Amino acid sequence: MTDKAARRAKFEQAFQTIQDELIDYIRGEGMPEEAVEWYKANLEYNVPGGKLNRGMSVVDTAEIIKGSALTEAEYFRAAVLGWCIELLQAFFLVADDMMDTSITRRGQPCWYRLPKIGMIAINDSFMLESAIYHLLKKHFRKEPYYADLLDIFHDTTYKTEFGQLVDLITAPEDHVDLSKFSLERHRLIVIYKTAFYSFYLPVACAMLMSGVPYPENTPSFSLSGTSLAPAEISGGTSVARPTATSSAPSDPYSTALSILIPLGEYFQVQDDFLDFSATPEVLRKIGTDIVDNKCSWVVNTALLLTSPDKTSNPFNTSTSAERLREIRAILEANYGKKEKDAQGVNQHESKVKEIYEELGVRKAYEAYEERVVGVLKERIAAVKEDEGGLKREIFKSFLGKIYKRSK
Ligand code: GPP
Ligand code: MG
Ligand code: MG
Ligand code: MG
Repeated sequence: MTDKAARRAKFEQAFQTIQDELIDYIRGEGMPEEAVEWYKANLEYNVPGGKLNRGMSVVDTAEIIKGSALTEAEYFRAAVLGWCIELLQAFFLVADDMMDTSITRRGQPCWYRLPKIGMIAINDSFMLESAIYHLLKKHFRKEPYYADLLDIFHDTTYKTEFGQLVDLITAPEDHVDLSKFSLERHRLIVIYKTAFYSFYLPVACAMLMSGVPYPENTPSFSLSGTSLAPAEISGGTSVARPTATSSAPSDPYSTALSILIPLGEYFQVQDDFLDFSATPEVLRKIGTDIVDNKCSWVVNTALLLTSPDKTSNPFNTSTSAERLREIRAILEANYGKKEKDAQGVNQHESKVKEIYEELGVRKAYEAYEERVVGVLKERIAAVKEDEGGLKREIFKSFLGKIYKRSK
């Protein structure tokens, strides 16, 4: 077994204990066996089958901060926090798949699509979320940082819901209006719907349990200050950076935010790109962004590439201004359209994908990725290791996990 597989197996083993605790609780409350079995199936189907990057990051980060291997007791506590994040993720995904009318997730039908489940999936998603607070209480109530832990989970959840709201209202099902989209709007959506819970939350949990003191003032993050400007795909102009004077982070949690939020933005750009470019077999889910009228990085980049201004469009300089206008009209006419032909193929979606290829979205993505990774590396190199227990390795390990990911 590789080291990576062994780490995963150990983390998965902790889930058995955690799942037993949750099942014992519902059974102990006197719920009928049918309900106990239902909850067990919900947990098994929705919680452990993903990449587990978020959950395992708590363990990895705690280990990096400590500088040596965790004791068994420390490991289990880090794993409980890790599984709390996986439960949060499961809660979000069960609900998100209903809102996005998705078909498959992690190589199996979405939970709500199982005939027996249907709309009960709404309550099932709530029960995945509530399990978090049961576990935090059981394992952390006596800790001095218990209130901070609760606060971080609640605040992160709230922020994710803001992001989900903006994601959904920017993509109404029945009204396609590409002029509502922009890379700025996209950044706002993805930072809130993905970056906080996927990247900041695991690190903040590990910092808290490792004794890194939580600041008096809530750690802050400025959207403008940490912009990585994915719009600058041509690589020519400057990349905005936090200014040293006004918004310099003053505590380790804010420093973590200033790297992890842009890292999370990059992660969701990858998710958007893979939605269009990866096969369902590799991705273990079927992409729905084009049909769902999503304000995805891909459509925003395509719109940018239809600009006749050659400086914003270095990848298809041979395309005439007339063709670019045509392309824009094809996008307008086919994006977000749901009809399928007699063979069950959505020809609108296929047309949009052809346009993405013609415009050179793949090349634009490669350029974006190299650029963003360069900026992130610079930012990581600038972290002061004496600042309250933070280590550059925490961020390097995150970046290493997602760089050039294909699924
Ligand atoms: C995923 O975006 C978004 C979330 C997991 C946040 C959901 C938040 C809620 C409050 C329910 P996505 O729809 O692009 O993900 P995927 O492509 O995996 O469906
Ligand atoms: Mg979705
Ligand atoms: Mg969604
Ligand atoms: Mg997606």
